[in-house]
Amino acid sequence: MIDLTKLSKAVSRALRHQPWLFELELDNQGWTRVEDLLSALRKESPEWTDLGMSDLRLMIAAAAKPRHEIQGQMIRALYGHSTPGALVMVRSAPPDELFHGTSPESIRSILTGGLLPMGRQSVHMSKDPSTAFLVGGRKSPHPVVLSVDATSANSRGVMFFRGSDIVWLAKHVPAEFIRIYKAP
Ligand code: HQG
Repeated sequence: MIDLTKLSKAVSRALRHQPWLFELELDNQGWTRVEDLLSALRKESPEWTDLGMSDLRLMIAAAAKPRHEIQGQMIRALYGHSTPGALVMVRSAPPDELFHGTSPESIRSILTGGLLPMGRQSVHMSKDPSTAFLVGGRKSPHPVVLSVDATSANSRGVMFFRGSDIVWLAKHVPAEFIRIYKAP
């Protein structure tokens, strides 16, 4: 039985962060050939020597949230990229409000300088506060959830991009559109 979480982490590493370690080339929208990814992964671990397309499909279907997508013979990560080289992204109208979970230590800096991509290509926001809380929980045992007035930001020229059903991206969100979220 394949460990799908382990597989997903390796796929994210290959498609978000270090494609060159897997001898992969991503196109300007992050796509690479499924067959190339599979050949690279088969060499990575003894349990993956027979890895096939169906294992990747199972991995995507079993994930609590969508991280990767397959179209035809191609696969890509939906978000999370830290690879150099700008990805072509299509601007899209965001939900009214978006949420970002972070550590208490980062709040002052974010409320001054806005949300920055830091080590990734984009700022990541969630459609709901509970997801943002979980995301922030990766950074601190006492995460803080921020609310982004996405409609105002969008109308004032901040570009938003849809990562998945849950995740929205931007290059920078100025502080004027951000406040600390208080659950109703
Ligand atoms: C912080 C996971 C100081 C920001 C998650 C965050 C997400 C600032 C950290 C996705 C700042 C970057 C991405 C500023 C931003 N001053 N700190 N001006 N602006 N920051 O991990 O959003 O499960 O790169 O608050 O679910 O935590 O892997 O980004 O704490 O969707 O699929 O800089 O990764 O997805 O941290 O997480 P990260 P993130 P997966």
